[in-house]
Amino acid sequence: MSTTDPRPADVDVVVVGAGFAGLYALHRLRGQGMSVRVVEAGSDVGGTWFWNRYPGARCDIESVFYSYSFDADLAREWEWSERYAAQPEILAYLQHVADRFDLRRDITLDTRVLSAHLDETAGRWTVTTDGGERLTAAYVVLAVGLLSSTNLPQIEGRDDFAGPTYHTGAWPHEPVDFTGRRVGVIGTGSSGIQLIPLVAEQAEHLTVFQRTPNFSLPAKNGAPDPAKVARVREDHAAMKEELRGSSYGILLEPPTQSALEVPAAEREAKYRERWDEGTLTGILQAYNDLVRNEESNHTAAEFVRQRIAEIVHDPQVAADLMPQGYAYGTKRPCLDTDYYATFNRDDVTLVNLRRTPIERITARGVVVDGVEHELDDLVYATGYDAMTGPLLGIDIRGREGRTLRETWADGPRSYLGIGVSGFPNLFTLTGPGSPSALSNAVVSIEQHVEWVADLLGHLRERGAALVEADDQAEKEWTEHVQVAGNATLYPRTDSWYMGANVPGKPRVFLPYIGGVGNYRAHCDQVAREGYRGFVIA
Ligand code: N01
Repeated sequence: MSTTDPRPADVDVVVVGAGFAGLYALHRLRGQGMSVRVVEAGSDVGGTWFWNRYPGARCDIESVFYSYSFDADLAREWEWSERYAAQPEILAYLQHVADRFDLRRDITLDTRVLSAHLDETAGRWTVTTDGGERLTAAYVVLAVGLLSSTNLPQIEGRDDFAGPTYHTGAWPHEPVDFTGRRVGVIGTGSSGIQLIPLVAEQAEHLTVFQRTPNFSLPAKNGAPDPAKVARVREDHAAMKEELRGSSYGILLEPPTQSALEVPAAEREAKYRERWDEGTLTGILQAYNDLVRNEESNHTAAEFVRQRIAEIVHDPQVAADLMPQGYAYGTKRPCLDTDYYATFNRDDVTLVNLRRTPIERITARGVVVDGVEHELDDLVYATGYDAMTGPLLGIDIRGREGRTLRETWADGPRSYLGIGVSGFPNLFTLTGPGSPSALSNAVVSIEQHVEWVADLLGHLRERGAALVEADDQAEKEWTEHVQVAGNATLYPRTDSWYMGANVPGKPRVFLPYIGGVGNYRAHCDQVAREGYRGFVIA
């Protein structure tokens, strides 16, 4: 962005990010007559779906549900070609949304927000960008995504590697051809699991460096389910309400039984049915206590381990691929296409870093247990500084110049995952302390955008200028988020939900596990009570 940008620099709202959240925030706030500027680091809209161009990148919530629901015509017009659409199609959808709602004229691309500082006297925020522009706004809406701050581990010798290196979350725009090359992949989370089968098909040899095996279910991708497509078209309003009231933002009958209440054969049959369905939470939602009861969880974990043993021919490789020592689902589960079977290929090697960690990276490859695995290309599928990373990557200063980084030094504090005490008129969409990461993100995004937009409408009606999370309300909500998390098995596992994948990050449960529908009902109640817990002036 140039400093001679003709658009106004003083607006009602600055939105940071033009992914699913930022695009809808712009549309909604503009619709309320507010002047809005959106600043986006990428050279196009799309957020996560702009950056994640690695082979195999696709959503793992069915596309018919992983879509906006705010506009019935949009939902009826758009046709997904696959049950789980691949990244180019999701990006095309977001580009279509930007064009269809004429959003681009208020979006500045290729520009990163560096800072947002509150001017307490003026009651306005000053936002600076790496393009040299200073914007001022009454409100700042942070739509920066949960998983946009890449995590590149500090491995000795990392910068010595002579060949090309890639991170799944910052994949080049030009196609990468691995034909005839020896490729190494570090990381076996959702990104690695999607990427590995496709790289294996192309590369001369693929070496997978696995620290923690993950539970993955077959996606059974294919054409979208015609019945679900029909519901989106013909019964849009009811379907939207159902999604919004559900536990995870997807259509799934809530389980009513404990896994331990039913005979083993019945349980096995249910898991098998869910395995064959190919959905992310199918098995996790087969019984109502799988994320709370270790013994129940063990039955699901064991079921998946047995499937791995069936698919993978070499018993040692199968054993190395089997997750052990943590509960199923407490690291985000994955959906794959031929992931485990990929390890039956002669040209794929699995290196189990649990047995021996990476010693160092050299110019020629990766050394484990004294063996140098020679590589031409190295792919980091090593994830993100999740949820707080993208927010703390901006120099945010609220009252008395206090930074968000200082405020969150011991972990994020937030009221409803939306507002932070000391940072009036600043909103975190799908922020820590909201269901976000434990839900269909699009459903959670729409809820936050609409709730914040309604709040701003409320302020205007009251002639108020300032809204700020009350310190006590924030304290209680932050505690509630931890109590809810601690009632589950999640905190026992090292995962990005716990901040455990980033050295030095405070260990707290980042998302809220109360369920999308319950959380929405709570937020709506807060609104009905005049935005209880927010100080409005
Ligand atoms: O990242 P991850 P991701 N040495 O953090 C390993 C979403 N997503 O990009 O588990 C060796 O899950 C690390 O090992 P460990 C989804 O929400 C969605 O895959 O820490 N290995 C792990 O195996 C997902 O959960 C889709 O022991 C190291 C891997 O790198 C989230 O994004 C697709 C290491 C990182 O896994 C993040 O997924 C893709 C080291 N020093 C992503 N450091 C959809 O399908 C890390 N690892 C929608």
